[in-house]
Amino acid sequence: MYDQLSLYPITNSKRLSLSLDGMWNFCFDPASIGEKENWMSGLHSSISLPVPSSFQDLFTDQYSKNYCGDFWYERDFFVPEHDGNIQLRFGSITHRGVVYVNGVKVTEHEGGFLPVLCDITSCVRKGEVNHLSVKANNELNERSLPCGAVKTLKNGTRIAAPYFDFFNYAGLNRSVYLVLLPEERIQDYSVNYTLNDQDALVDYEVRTNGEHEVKVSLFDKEGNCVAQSNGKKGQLKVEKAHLWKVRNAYLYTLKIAIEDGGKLIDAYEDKIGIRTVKVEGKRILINGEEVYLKGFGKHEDFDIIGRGFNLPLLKRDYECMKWMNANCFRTSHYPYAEEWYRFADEEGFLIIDEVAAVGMMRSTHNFVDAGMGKYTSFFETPTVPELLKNHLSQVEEMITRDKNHPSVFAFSLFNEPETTSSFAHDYFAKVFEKAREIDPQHRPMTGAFEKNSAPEKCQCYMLVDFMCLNRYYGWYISGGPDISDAVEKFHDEMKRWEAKGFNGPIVFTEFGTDTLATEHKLPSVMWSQEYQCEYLEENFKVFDTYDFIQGELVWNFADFQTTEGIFRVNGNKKGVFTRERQPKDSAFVLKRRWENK
Ligand code: BDP
Repeated sequence: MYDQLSLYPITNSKRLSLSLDGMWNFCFDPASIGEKENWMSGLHSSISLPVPSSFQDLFTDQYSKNYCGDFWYERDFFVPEHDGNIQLRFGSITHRGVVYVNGVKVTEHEGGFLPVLCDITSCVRKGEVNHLSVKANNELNERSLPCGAVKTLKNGTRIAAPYFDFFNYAGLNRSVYLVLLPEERIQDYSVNYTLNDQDALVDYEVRTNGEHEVKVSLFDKEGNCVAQSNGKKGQLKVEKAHLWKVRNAYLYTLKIAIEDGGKLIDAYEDKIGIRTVKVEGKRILINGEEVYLKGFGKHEDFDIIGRGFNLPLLKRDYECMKWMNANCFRTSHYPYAEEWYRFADEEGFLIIDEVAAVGMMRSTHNFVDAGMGKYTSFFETPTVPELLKNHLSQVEEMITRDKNHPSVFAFSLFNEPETTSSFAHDYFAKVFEKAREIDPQHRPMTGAFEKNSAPEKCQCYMLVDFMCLNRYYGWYISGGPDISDAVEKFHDEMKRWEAKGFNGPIVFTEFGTDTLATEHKLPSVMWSQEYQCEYLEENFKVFDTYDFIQGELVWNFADFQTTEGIFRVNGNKKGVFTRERQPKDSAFVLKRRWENK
């Protein structure tokens, strides 16, 4: 069904991937007149804007930064002479987009954090310059993911009202490729692993759009072929397999070919890591070995580029996480650019891959309401069926895209929704069923629960394989001088979960304090660096008391931009690192703890 979604663009003797990154033409379309006025054939007036990048922080004026509505990107691109299939691949169009080539609509896509693929074979002029335009839109509503609303100010200006705590960055945030493929081609592949003593069995399935023979071979790091098989479905036996281990990755190269007699029709290669994942009782097992998760919830967020992809930033973040002795992060609150997963595969990091199902609670202050356990209804409304449809298709796209990454050991299907009604249960039961049906590796499925999802009230915890809790005891609840109360309340909740008999492991996917890098105070006060350190130490004492707690992902790796408001000081400051990726004092506390954990 998805042609190339799991295949990161590569170039070899049969495939050519050309980057279309660079300066594009750009303009806002506040009255949504672009289509009527035929802007897809050429924008009447535009400015130059870089791709990939969010547009918001490139400007110096409020209107552009907070713009909410339609906006257009366009550029010309040359298409070489080519006999086969021609596609465009956008890493993402946030939050939705319509793509036109030479004025003809080629696709439209809902959801801003997964690739948009368009087959443009029939509408491009080969050997000539072609025209590409994208009508994008960054409005939020309750039918799409993430959820939010659009607010119209008295002067008519429309701005985003997110039900979530990160800035509504939008645009062409990821790389764009022109991809030339053979007509008969490899469209998708998946792998699954079984360990058998020292050997490993790699079950694979390749999807092509033709009937010619498929050959699959596996090469070790030294380039030796260690296993081979023919057919679209089969098994590779790897003797004395090198396993992909946490923070000690070993990657094999999987080569797939379509051949006609001895003639090569298409070829694709990718790095794979042999490892198994299992939740057993209170433990998370990778290759049968227990792992305790240490790391962060993150964001794709940086000064000026917003959520735009940036390789040096990726490198710096991994270096910081390695320095901290971390082994895991959650792609809160949406699937990240594909490069994040490829690098985690290489570095042996574990990823909880999260779909953009955030803001499923009708409140622009979710983070406060959620933290305090306030009930806000959500799943009773008439727009829910449409939301569910989007949720299911984004889960499917995410799992299809990311299923072959050894780093991805679990999928998170929500962040902090309302979970206390039977409506919520029915809704999420369908989401989990779908996810389990699609994942060829049968990985654990989970979701991050907020405070209101308490043991006595939550109607969704039974759906997960391990539970992710976001808890702010000592911040939103009983902070500062009240912290000893927070600790008691925390223990009380843990005991209630124990009594409830939740058998799976619990991982803390959020806990943290807003901390200004400029503030020091003895004795500590909330917002000071000292308080962040003390808060973490108090949380650790609780974590270390219960053997079913199997991980701690601090909120957040770095400070990040949010909607403005009285709870945020130029963004969320819960970072262990500043937005510039320099450590706060708490980084040293965590580094020491994780060295021996
Ligand atoms: C949680 C949200 C997260 C927020 C965080 C906070 O999952 O997105 O940024 O709280 O308040 O509710 O910092």
